[in-house]
Amino acid sequence: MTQSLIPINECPIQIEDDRTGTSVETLKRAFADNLFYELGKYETIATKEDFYMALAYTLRDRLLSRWLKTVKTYEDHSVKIVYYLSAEFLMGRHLGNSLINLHLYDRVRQAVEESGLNLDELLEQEPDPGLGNGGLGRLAACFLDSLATLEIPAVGYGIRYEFGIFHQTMQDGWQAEIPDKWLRFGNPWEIPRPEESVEVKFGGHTEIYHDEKGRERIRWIPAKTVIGIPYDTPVPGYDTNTVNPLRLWKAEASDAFNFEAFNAGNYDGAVADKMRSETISKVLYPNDNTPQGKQLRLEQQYFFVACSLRDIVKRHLRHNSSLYNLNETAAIQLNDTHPAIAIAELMRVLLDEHGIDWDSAWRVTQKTFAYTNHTLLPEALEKWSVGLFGYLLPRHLEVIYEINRRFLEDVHRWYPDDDSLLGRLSLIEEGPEKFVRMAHLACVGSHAINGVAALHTDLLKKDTLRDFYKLWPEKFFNKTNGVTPRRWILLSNPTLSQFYSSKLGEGWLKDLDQLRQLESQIDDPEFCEQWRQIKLYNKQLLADYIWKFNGVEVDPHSIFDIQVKRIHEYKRQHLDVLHIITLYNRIKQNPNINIYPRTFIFGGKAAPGYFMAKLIIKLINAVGEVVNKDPDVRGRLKVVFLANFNASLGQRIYPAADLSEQISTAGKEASGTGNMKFAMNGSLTIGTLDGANIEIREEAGFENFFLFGLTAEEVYALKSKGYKPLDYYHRNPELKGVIDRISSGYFSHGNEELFKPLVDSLMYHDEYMLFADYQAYIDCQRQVSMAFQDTQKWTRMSILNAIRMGKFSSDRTIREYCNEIWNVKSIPVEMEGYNPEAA
Ligand code: TH1
Repeated sequence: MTQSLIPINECPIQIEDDRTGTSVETLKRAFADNLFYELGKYETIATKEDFYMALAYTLRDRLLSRWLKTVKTYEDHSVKIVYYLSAEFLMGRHLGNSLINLHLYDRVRQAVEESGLNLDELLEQEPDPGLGNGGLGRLAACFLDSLATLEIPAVGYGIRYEFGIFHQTMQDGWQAEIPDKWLRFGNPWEIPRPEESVEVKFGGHTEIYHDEKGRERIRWIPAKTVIGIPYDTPVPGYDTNTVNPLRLWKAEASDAFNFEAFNAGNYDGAVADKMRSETISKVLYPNDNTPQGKQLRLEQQYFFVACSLRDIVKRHLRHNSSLYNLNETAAIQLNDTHPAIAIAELMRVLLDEHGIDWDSAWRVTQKTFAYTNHTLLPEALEKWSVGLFGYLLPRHLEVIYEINRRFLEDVHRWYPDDDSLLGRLSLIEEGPEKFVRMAHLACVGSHAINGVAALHTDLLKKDTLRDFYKLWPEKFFNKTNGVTPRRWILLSNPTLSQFYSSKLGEGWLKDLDQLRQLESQIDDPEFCEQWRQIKLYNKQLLADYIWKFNGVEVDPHSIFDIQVKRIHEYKRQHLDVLHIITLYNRIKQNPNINIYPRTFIFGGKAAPGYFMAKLIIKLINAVGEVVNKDPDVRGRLKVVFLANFNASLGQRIYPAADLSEQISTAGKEASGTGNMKFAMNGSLTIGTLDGANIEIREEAGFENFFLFGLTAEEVYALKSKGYKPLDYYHRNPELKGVIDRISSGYFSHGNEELFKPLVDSLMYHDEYMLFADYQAYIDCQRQVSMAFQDTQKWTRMSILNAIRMGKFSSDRTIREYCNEIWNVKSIPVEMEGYNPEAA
């Protein structure tokens, strides 16, 4: 390699120079350079983390010219931009994804190997950024991937939590939580932009004043200022030059504020206050599908929303003289109600800071926002006590009251005879304590409201948001979720991906429907045999992982029956356990019974304060401990709980599954997205008619899906007529045997108390109707075992599931949002004289 000086009058950003070229030699040189200049290490003393970091910098450098060009393209054309506001982003590891999206996987592997290292080992060094809880956060990440791949101008906005979702370990079968210090070694993927910091105000009071024209105006006199510092992470599209930003905000104390306190001689008080400000972006709330009415959570929500809107308004005003047309340059999507305070904040900015009249401000606001609802669970709908709200955000509370006053006035005009309607629609829940209903604010302030699967949207219209649907049926849309095939097939399942590409070329990665062309080969024995080999290979890899981390030996020829997702009673991991104990009891009654070998694999985190979910984890481990070592079982049943399920562990798990457990009580799971990842990798689903399962079954074909259980309507009807779980217990001897086995202390070293809360909850309440669905589930599992033994039939079903999942690419979902909700178009980013195909 010869080095040449860059002529002074030339732009230093070039693609094919010593710094960012992509030949194996240049990559090796850059890798070594980064180790020395960024990490300050000689090869001889570098750790694996150092090598990972050096490689990460090498890839980031190769994203930068595209990234800067993308931003410049959006500026030059002043295009309409999608702003995705989300309190959570579960991006997954960046390195593997960058290698794939830049088409550099093979060359980097060679460069790393020629440097005497192993790429897979380096990839494992990257901490998985866990800035989210589960499906909602991961959906945001899949959407950003599709937005960049489809060349849509988009920015993700969220919070740069210093501690993401806790790390889960197992102690004596119980979940233990360890803080997630993901930034410990620094984060090579982010670039801080302190020059774009913004101020956010909290507390204080409002007052009336008269402006220079003598008009009455309102101003907010806040009590406290916090600074938001943006950290940008590149989001590269697959096979495009587009690299969109994910902009996450970190909270810091304002210096001006502290200066006064320092000078007043109150040094420690000032430092304490500084700490309090910085707490805002300290930690992710580890709850999924349950809100916590904590002050800090509301502060987090307002903090990132206020920062993001400042940024959006600033960008708009660079090319526009006023904000009356904000909706022409910005489409702001609210990922659930967590950022819904943005509606009041934009109104405040338009009214108080830009002097815009109410009607115009409201028109712009409604045209700019759209709201996605992700849950029907009544306890999951966010509401904030009016007291807390007024204390933290006094001006916003006034704005919300005024929105509500005008809204209810309209409703009264439209429906003069329906007084109870006003109470049901109000943004304020009345009672001994008043609350602000965030979903209602989101509905009135948006031009579009969507659910995340067909059934979910129907239930929103019929039930949760019924009254809003009656007012504005034209605002409601369904946008069935999707997942990115780049991470969830190409990166997770390279063997299957090579198989696909050898048959079809690489077009399927951007048009997943192309996989359906393989249907013509389904009767080819060679094709089917290769399919089985790929699945077996992936199962062997997972078996090795299980041996390494759990010390349990599992047979890759057994059925890999997997349930991975957050632990929640409505998701019914314990129904899966009832099936395991049923099989175990049958073996204990007759050790020679013919039972096809199964490996039951679980993974998922419980919210640290959710006692019942933690008890379910303990039960799974307790059952595993007994079943795995019972000689009567003869290895036919194995139960494994994999600790710390996250995106990276998901990438190992989905490709290895035979059976995907999607067994939530019908009507409770809004969509689910794990269900899609499993099916795309050739698993069959055993599932209820819930969320996106319904649509997966329609796509795969009814005959290729194991359906069981009550429908949402039947659940509702049974509840209404009075559901008595105890009757099922008494009438079903096998169910009774299972429950009695748990109650007897058989799985808890004779302790009859340990699982009593769980058993009692099932026997006397059974909110999620496990007992009602038990027999149907057991019968359906028998069908599964029979089908698996018919190898040809199973292979056929597996193939059809995988190749018919085109609908569940997030590219399809994002196209629908673009056309029907956001009204945005793609803008290709041109890199002069550069062709990614040729690189
Ligand atoms: C999930 C839903 O439970 C799941 O069914 C859906 O597929 C996913 O969102 C994406 O649409 C939700 N996650 C959360 C997290 C919080 C609050 C509500 C929901 S709903 C914190």
